[in-house]
Amino acid sequence: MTFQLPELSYDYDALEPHIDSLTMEIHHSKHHAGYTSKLNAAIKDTEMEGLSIEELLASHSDNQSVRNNGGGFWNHRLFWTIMSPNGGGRPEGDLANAIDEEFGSFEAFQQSFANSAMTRFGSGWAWLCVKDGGKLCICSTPNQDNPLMEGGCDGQPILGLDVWEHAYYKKFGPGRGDYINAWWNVVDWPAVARMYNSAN
Ligand code: MN3
Repeated sequence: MTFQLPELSYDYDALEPHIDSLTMEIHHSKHHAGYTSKLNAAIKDTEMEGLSIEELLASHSDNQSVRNNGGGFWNHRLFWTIMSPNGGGRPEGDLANAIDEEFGSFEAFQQSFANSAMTRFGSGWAWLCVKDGGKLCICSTPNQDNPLMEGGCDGQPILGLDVWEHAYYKKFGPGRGDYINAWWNVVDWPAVARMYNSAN
């Protein structure tokens, strides 16, 4: 079994003007495709072949190629599904209640999440995770690490923000904060809420 680059459910230009078309095209067709093919090469003809991506990340992240490319494969697969041309706004229902309970308000959550993304030095990700029966937490990981790995931060990720320069530099240059502000406009809160409810 090999891993396949997932197709996007929207066009490369669908997240304009917040995330530009060329960035989306390169990010998906070059970066994510590269992680996928290198992951397949790393597990080919080894005892890891046939394991799920979650099993690989949980048990084989000491293998540097699995860690980097398996992480890249999983992280981007999540990233595309938590964005939508109809995104933005704020969550509703149980997820909204859990955010209010943990962070005080949606605005306070946004500030804390953006701070986690801003203060990640170099390349990495910011995460919103679920743990302990519905409790939310924010954390950040370097490179393509994620919370599913040994040594990642704890919990099941339901929202992830890619803060590698390849995710924003063409449009925003070094302005990571401007990218984060724009990204809130494409977050697919119903998709995040579905993951919250199933992780819970
Ligand atoms: Mn990326």
